[in-house]
Amino acid sequence: MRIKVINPNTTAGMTAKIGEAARLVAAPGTDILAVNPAAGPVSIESHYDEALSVLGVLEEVRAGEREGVDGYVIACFGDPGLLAAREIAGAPVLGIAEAAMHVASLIATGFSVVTTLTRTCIIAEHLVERYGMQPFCRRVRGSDVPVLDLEETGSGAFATILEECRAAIQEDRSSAIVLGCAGMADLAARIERELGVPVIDGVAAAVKLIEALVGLGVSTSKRGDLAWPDAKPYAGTLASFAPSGGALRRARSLTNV
Ligand code: 5HY
Repeated sequence: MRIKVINPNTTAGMTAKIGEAARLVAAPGTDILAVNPAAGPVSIESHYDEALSVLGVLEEVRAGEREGVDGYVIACFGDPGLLAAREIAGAPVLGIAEAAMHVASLIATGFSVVTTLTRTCIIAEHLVERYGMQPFCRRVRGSDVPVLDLEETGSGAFATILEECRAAIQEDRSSAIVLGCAGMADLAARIERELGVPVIDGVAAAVKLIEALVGLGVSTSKRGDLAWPDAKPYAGTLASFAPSGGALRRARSLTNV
């Protein structure tokens, strides 16, 4: 199977790291296509960044439909464009926040999310509500580490994030940590070794859940709100995004599942 892992920001170094984390857990026979849009924010740290990253996500999903991929991962902790992506995809689409929270809820009765800038905590808190994770999520914490510091060795990002995770275990009564940024994908194992509690990286969690959904032969229901968008013209620079009213993809041969 082929899983397209989309980094909604345009920092290629982070896309490469996300691809590595995905391949580390992918089953034999699973190909990981790690991509980022050509246009958009270099990092997503505000509602505005997130809103403007969605077009790039949808562009990559539309291309994936033409390529006939078997699943998609939106590798940004705000899960930008998740429901819109599900509308235009014939294959399952998961966001890393959604995947990480669900996995954490299966292995702990309480988890804390440790994310980047404190101003983005509200985005994660909104997702906690949307995914019904309030009974499990004890707290969303901002480490105030800028996203792109995660790309800089020597930035001190790891030490700061580790201390925030340690505080979460000691103060939030949490017994697991959810990492609140795709750029933290390579830190999970080190933090877990230091703290001795499960540390969930959403990229890995989403890849394994997509494999499970494909293995079950299930995908997004095309009845109701996630049905293909109705055909209509789009004006101006977005004319090429006009929905066709049906599937973009070629008929998938079941042999590559
Ligand atoms: C992410 N931003 O996963 C989010 C994290 C955040 O560029 N990739 C980003 O701060 O919300």
